[in-house]
Amino acid sequence: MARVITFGTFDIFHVGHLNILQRSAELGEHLIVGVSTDKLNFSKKQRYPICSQESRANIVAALRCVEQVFFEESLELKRQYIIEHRADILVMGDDWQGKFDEFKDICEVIYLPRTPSISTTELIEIVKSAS
Ligand code: C2G
Repeated sequence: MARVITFGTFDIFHVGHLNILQRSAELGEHLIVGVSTDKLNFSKKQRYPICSQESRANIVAALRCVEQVFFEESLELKRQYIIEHRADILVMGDDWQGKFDEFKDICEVIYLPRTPSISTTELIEIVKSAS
């Protein structure tokens, strides 16, 4: 029974997020998702997400393909999260291509193609320019 883990912010949840979670779930039997905290996002992107970490985690947890959700507090803890959650496969979108190859010693690492033409950043821009 393969356990799959993936990570993300999932801010302003959109179909690109849904696609990667559904495709990740199909690679195993148990999908675990690390939702990055507001604090981690601020440190990565110098802005807080539009939706709070609780809202983002609740949306992801409500999906039929997701078994378990936890908060990703730090990028440096990825190895620990993979081990703690006994993940056999780590999945990320191919915008992260090669970035997580260092974990190939403890799990399979798979990069899936991103859904074209949609992103949180683009959605924010569209809404901004419409107002
Ligand atoms: N994604 C996708 N297609 C899109 C947009 C996003 O497949 N059009 C994927 C990303 O590749 C990622 C996941 O959806 O695997 C979540 O994307 P983000 O919320 O943008 O996550 P990110 O901020 O990249 O956080 O530790 C890693 C980070 O937590 C990843």
